[in-house]
Amino acid sequence: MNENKTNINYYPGHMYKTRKEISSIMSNIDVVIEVIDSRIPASSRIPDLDSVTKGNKRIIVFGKYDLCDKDETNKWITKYKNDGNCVVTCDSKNSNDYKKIINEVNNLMKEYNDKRKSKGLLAKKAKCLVVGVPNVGKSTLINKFAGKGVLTTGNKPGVTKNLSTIRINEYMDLVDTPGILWPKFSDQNMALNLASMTIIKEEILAIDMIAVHILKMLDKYYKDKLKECFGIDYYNDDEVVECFEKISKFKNIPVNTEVDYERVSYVIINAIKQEKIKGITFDRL
Ligand SMILES: Nc1nc2c(ncn2[C@@H]2O[C@H](COP(=O)(O)OP(=O)(O)OP(=O)(O)O)[C@@H](O)[C@H]2O)c(=O)[nH]1
Ligand SMILES: [Mg+2]
Repeated sequence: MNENKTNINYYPGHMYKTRKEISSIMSNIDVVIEVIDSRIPASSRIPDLDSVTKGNKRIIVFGKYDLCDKDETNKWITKYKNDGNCVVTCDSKNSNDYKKIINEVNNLMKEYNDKRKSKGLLAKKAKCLVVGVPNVGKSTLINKFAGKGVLTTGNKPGVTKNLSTIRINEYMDLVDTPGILWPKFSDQNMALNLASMTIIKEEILAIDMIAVHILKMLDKYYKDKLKECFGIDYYNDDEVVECFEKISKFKNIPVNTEVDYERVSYVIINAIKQEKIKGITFDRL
């Protein structure tokens, strides 16, 4: 097993470029819509977003809410609300939650627009910037607003390559952006959480490390899912080889001279990626 790739220093040039481009349009932006992954409400926040968005009004969207453990994620929602943030939950796959975001944008624009009205001016069109780490559902969300698939989406990080402005109606424009990360991961656990939710490309970390992280988190918080999806009662580091062997058998993966550890790792990662495992939240308060 590969235990060496522990120093994650992943910051491709296109993310640097995106940050610069976002900074350059911020003076025209009224509201920042920050999309996070509801399964990792801490790890999927961009730590230095304020320095990019320059303190604009913000809505935190708990994306992929259909995939999280609601009991745990709701604790984060309460925390962020208590910290003074405007928070909305969103399942872009099965619901029209985007309408809640329209309401919040209108609320945030109200004071400004009331002033304009008192001067006899029309309401200002809200220009909203949609930002977040890769693969959290930014483009999917914008497509819901647009009522059609105007933007390309996909179940892997780095699908959106450029900033683009989508006209929703006469009251609202949304700017889609490529997912961004930050220059250094100080916290290994956070990087592994991001990789577990396919936010960092799996090639950046060792895939067996990501797989082991997922098994550890399931062992800690969701033992029933460990049994149901992988046929093991528990996971511990001392028995990593035995656990992989059992999973290989449970999943009927062909064995040559020895167990195909890489293939087992992909089976584990894909179980989350393909939504076979739902109702999980890895960040805990
Ligand atoms: N279950 C679920 N899946 C979602 C939701 N929103 C988006 N997805 C899926 O997540 C994947 C990524 O969606 P995108 O909209 O491409 O994500 P993005 O944030 O634009 O990604 P980048 O452009 O790569 O930064 C797609 O497979 C979507 O179908 C959601 O609310 N629930
Ligand atoms: Mg996108």
